This record gives sequence, structure tokens and C-alpha cells, in this order.
Amino acid sequence: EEEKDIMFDAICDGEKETVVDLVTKARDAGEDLGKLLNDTMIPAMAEIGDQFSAGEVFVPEMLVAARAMQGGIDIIEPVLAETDHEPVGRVCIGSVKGDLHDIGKNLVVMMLKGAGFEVEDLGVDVPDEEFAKAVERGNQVVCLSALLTTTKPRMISAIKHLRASSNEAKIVVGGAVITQDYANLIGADAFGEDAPGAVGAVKRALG
Ligand code: B1M
Repeated sequence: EEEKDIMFDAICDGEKETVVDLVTKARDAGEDLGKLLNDTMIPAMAEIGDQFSAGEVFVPEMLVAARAMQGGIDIIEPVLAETDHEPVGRVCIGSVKGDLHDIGKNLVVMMLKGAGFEVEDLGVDVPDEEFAKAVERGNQVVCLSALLTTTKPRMISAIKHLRASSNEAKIVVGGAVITQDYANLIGADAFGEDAPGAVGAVKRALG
């Protein structure tokens, strides 16, 4: 319990070294890293978001919290993404143009890799045409992530762009501001609620 509180506070306070240290210890002790991520680390990011909404913290605090979180994710990723099988499909992913949030996207990458997909991470602030290019390189599914009300409509133009290049790529959307209704509205093939949900969505999209 105490360890959990220390981790939660370390993320909220943006203490990357402490987070890295705690995750490393948990890994070496053979603890369930998925549980640590879901039960403590992700809720800490939600807490910092609530504090931001309440005007108690500002962008710099969100940024250091995100860096601390990512420091932990970097250690968890190779453990959770371990897989022995052949790639089950090729997927590219990016946060849409104008959107710099990447923690959720990085978690989706991790889960997809763990499920046996080969994942090309296009990063953040990805222009529409980059998704289309990734499809030309052989990716079967395009995953679009958006966290902001202002970048949500960017998915519409990204999808238009993809459909216009007349390819067979499947499109999966997700992120805090996206819903199943919105996904239907903009003509995406599937919607993922969270990182595990994204894996299901990619599988559904591939049929
Ligand atoms: Co920003 N930010 N931010 N931010 N930030 C939010 C999103 C916000 C909700 C905070 C708030 O007001 N409470 C708010 C958006 C409000 C809105 O538009 N509805 C907000 C804002 C306003 C902003 C700025 C505009 C602030 C400013 O400058 N005034 C600015 C915009 C920058 C930009 O993108 N152009 C900004 C900047 C930043 C930082 C750079 C400081 C930093 C990001 C650093 C980084 O990512 N490297 C940051 C952070 C950290 C947050 C919060 C606190 C945390 C986001 C996060 O990592 N969550 C966030 C508040 C919150 O979420 N409660 C907030 C944890 C992560 C695991 O969850 O990303 O939702 P999430 O991902 C989930 C699901 O959404 C889903 O799976 C993930 C795992 O479960 N998912 C997918 C995500 N992508 C998916 C794709 C899929 C399927 C599922 O398929 C393809």
C-alpha cells in the first residue's frame, strides 16, 4: 500500500528518478507490472489532469508528470511487449496533427506489440499525409489517437486523406475525447476505449 502511494505521488510530483527506481524494483521483484500501471500509474495521470482542470497545477506540472510516467513506461514496455510468435499484422499509429499527447498512444503501442503486432510508431503531431504514406509502406491498420477537443476533428481529415488514396487500410480511432458514436460518424472501422480495447479494435477492423 505504502509503495503504491509513493508511486502515485512520485508521478503527480514529476519525480522521474523515483518512478524509474520503483518500477525497476517492482520488475526485479517479479511484480505484476500491468497491475502497477493500471491501478497506480494511470490513475496518477488522471489525478494531475483533475488538478489541472481545477486550476491547481499548470502545464509545466503536467509535463513533468508525463515525463516521470514515461520513464516508468519505458521500463515496463519491453516486459509487457515480450512475445514469441510471428507478427499477426502490421499496424501504424500516431497522435493526429496538432496533438502532442503521447502517453496513451505509447500504451496502445505496448499492448499491440504484446498481442503480437508489428507496430510503426509515427509519433505525435502527425500530418494526414504521413498516415497515408505509412499505408503505402505496408501497414494494414492505421491507429489515430486524439486527446483534445480541438484535435478530434483532425481525424476526419486524416480519414478523408486515407480513403482518398484508395487503399484497403483499416482505421482505428481512440483517445479520451473519442467515443463509439464519433467513430461511427467519421467512418472509422473500429474504436478502442483504452489500450487493451485498442487491441480488440485492431482485430475487429482486420476482421
Ligand atoms: Co494535456 N490535456 N494539454 N498535456 N493533458 C488533457 C488531455 C486535458 C483533459 C487536461 C484537462 O483539462 N483536464 C485537456 C484536454 C481538454 C479537452 O480538450 N477536452 C488538456 C489540455 C487542455 C492541454 C493543453 C491545451 C494545455 C495548454 O497548453 N493550455 C496542451 C495541448 C498540447 C497539444 O497537444 N497541442 C496540453 C499539453 C499537455 C502536456 C504536453 C503538458 C502533457 C502531455 C505530455 C505527453 O503526453 N507526452 C499533458 C498531459 C500529461 C495531460 C493529462 C494530464 C494526461 C494525459 C495522459 O497521459 N493520460 C490529460 C488529463 C487526463 O487525461 N486526465 C491532459 C494518461 C493516458 C494513459 O490516458 O491519454 O487518455 P489517455 O490514453 C488512454 C485512452 O484515451 C486510450 O488508451 C489509453 C490507455 O488507456 N487511447 C486510445 C489513447 N489513444 C488511443 C488510440 C486508440 C485506442 C485507445 O486507438 C487508435
